[in-house]
Amino acid sequence: IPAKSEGYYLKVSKDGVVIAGNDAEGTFYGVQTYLQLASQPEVKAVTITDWPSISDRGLVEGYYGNPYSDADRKSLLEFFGRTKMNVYIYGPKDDPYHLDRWREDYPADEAERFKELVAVAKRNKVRFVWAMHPGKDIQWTDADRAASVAKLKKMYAVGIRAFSIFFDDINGAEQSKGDKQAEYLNYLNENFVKKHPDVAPIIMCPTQYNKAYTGGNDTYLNALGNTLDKETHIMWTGNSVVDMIGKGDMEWVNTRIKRNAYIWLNYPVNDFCIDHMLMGPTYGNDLDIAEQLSGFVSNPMEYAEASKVSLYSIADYCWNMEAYDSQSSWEQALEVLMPEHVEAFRVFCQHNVDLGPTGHGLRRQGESAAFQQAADEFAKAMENGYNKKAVAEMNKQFEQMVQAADELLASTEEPEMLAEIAPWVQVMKIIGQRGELVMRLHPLLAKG
Ligand code: 14T
Repeated sequence: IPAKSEGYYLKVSKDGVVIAGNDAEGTFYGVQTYLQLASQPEVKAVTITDWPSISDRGLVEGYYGNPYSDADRKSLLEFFGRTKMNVYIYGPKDDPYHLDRWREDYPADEAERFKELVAVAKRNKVRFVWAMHPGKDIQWTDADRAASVAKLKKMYAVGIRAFSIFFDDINGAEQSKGDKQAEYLNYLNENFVKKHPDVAPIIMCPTQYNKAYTGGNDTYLNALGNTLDKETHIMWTGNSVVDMIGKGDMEWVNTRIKRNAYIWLNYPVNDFCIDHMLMGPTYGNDLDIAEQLSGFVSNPMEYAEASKVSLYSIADYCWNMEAYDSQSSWEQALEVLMPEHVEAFRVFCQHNVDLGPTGHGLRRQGESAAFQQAADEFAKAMENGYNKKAVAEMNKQFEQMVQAADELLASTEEPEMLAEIAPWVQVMKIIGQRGELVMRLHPLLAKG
């Protein structure tokens, strides 16, 4: 049994199955791996010793737009059990009791809902973290300190045992001061967290949560680094708001905040490019940074099921970082998420990869790659006029789009996923049909 937190030993042989965790989480994950093996037509004999690369792995529901439904959240929590993710940070920008009305308590029935979410999280070995976003209007007064502790206590009462405090995307000069934020968080740590032995360390999101936001001035980050209690985690999105994470970037921030940053990855979030779905492979984060971070959470799309394509790979990356392969992980995700329609789903995902140009700059390689290649060949073949074979080849691409769309739209499998992607599937069908029509016009054009 590996002497590692959440580690396990699993042996499957003709004599039987042994699952032995280093702790309760490890045993649970050993069972999850066994269930994966047992779902195969032929169960392989294996001996596995396994543990995670990173201790905190999961998502932050931190985007602007429609918050998830509780059904979405439960589905994600169960998915996390199977994929060995263990953190769910609840911080939807459009939940008023998270942000605008942070001082106020949830109405009783809404508070009740958290009990259920916490229970589902617990069954799946996920820490459900409730986040508060006081930064827009907090005053550094005793009254607001008291209001903060009172709100956290209310959330404790419905079962929350882990908390986040966000200071992102705020304007107030006073509210944005690093030393003031640190003093406030230390107060919460002293007067709330440490008073409850079962409450986890605070995870804070800073105002300058990426390198670009520091504007080359380290005052803010140094204030956090020097003043904030060492056990409090500090989130970080990288060199910019939307960025993949490199080794040099981790070194840069860690020396300033004097601890390992807790990564908030702004992918596959699409609140800034809402007409795009991000369904491609999750690549670009360095594979040798496990020792330099204290956690890794993804900010997803407001589409819970569609986000699982990327979350599956983020789980993979977080569990076994050095061995992570974005392409094969993506292929596995497609099979796990849409087993009856893998090919059609792959066609759809291949056409929904890139973000397009946005203020944040991130682009993704491989958008409609097979189509692009076919189109290049088509253009070349048609340089000297009509080419029947080239038109037929090109037409196959459009047919594939229409057929994949029809198959997905008719599917009764995974209705939640289908409901989310349907508008984009419809668009793929229309584009495919238009292409087919244009291909039919080519021979007529050639005839004059
Ligand atoms: F807290 C942060 F780490 C963070 O990323 N905050 C927000 C986040 O809620 C949002 O989903 C994400 C992607 O749009 O970016 C941050 O929000 C922004 C960032 C901007 F640069 C909102 C407006 C901006 F101009």
